[in-house]
Amino acid sequence: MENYYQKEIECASREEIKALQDQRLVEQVKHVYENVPYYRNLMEEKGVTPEDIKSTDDLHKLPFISKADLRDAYPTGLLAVPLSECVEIHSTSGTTGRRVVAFYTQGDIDLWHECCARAVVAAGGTKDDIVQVAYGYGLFTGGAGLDGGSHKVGCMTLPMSSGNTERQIQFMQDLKATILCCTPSYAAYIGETLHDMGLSPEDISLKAGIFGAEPWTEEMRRDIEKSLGIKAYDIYGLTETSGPGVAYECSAQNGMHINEDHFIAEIIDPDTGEVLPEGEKGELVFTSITKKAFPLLRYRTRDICVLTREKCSCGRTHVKMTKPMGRSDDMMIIRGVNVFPSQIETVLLEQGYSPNYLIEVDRVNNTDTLDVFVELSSDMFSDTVKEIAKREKDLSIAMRTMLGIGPKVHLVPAKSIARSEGKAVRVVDKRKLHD
Ligand code: DLL
Repeated sequence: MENYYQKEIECASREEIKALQDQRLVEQVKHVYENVPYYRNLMEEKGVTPEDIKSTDDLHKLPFISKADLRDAYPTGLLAVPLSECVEIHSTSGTTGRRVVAFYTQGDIDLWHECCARAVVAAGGTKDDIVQVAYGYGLFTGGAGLDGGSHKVGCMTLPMSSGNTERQIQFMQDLKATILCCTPSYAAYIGETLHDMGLSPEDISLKAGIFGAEPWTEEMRRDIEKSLGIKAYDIYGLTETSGPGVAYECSAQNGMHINEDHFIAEIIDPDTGEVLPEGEKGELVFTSITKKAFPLLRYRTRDICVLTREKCSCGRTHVKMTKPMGRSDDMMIIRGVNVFPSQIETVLLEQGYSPNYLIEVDRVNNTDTLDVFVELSSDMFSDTVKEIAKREKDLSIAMRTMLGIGPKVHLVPAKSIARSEGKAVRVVDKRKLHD
């Protein structure tokens, strides 16, 4: 039997959902217009006032907001309540320009955790479950979000954070964890370590996993399900919209229900910004209709996917999104960390290197690898092997500071990286991320 965390809203009729969205959107637009001068200016430039927005049918009249706006308004320019009303922040790694800082009131935190609680229950969680949260804690939203969701359901929560894999397995065995929450690549790695330790799924009590924060394929799902002896569920979200729990998978395991009482989803053509009809593939745009501190209207996620309102066997009525099928920008997700090639380029230029470089991303033993090949300039060419090794190490440290993860840097002879005659190919991603 299917369980729900908030059945009334998770299974509400389409009419009820639309009515709720209409009312919440009108209030939210007013709240943002009155409290966020940055967005009010965007509305004024487009000639829209809150009175023009009477229902979700008018959503398309509002201007988009994007990462570039977050950069312009960094750090508090999009805040819609006084800072004294906020109780927490979360953030993505990166340079000041790329870093996203999201603010939460206590009410925002409660609603966010409720969204995550829905995901825990949809994965079969009840108060009798023991949830091992192996997403990173701290500024990243994964740990805090699933931890909060697990608490709401009343599960016993193991706040492990990521890393120290053998200890994860030890706790899993000793405390008989039943649900694992982490990135899919970490889940695969835990499965592999379990095997290497001479253990099998029968030696642990896991029954389900809630995995997200990065792209993963159906093939990976099957591998993880087999190696850990579980059912693996997808979960989606982004810091800008609170974090995980914007959408989550149910027993059907074929797409994620978007929490439509909190977010209105649209699919647009990434080139023209035009709203596309249901069923067409395009860029996902979210309007948050309940968040008070950091309420983004028509936020362009850059994630490419398809929405569907086909009836779902689980009984939930909220629209479903497919797994993201790619991005409309050049952001990569490496070991769960969002990385832009431009961040790597910035470090190289700051450290006096040429902009001739190649980024190679791969997945070895279920762990993402990041290698950066950089050309030596002619004055560095006479350096000794020891000096070159030191340079490589220094560059790797500088990149770790910028990105949050340290690549392996390889200094290569000048002019050895192929020059391009058109758009430079800076990134070679050898991972298979999409089906
Ligand atoms: O990754 C929030 C999260 C934490 C989601 C834990 C799920 C579980 P950010 O670090 O801001 O937030 O990265 C957001 O990650 O725009 C997508 O490109 C990607 N992403 C998130 N979930 C999925 C998923 C968190 N299930 C960016 N499948 C998003 C594919 C995902 N990509």
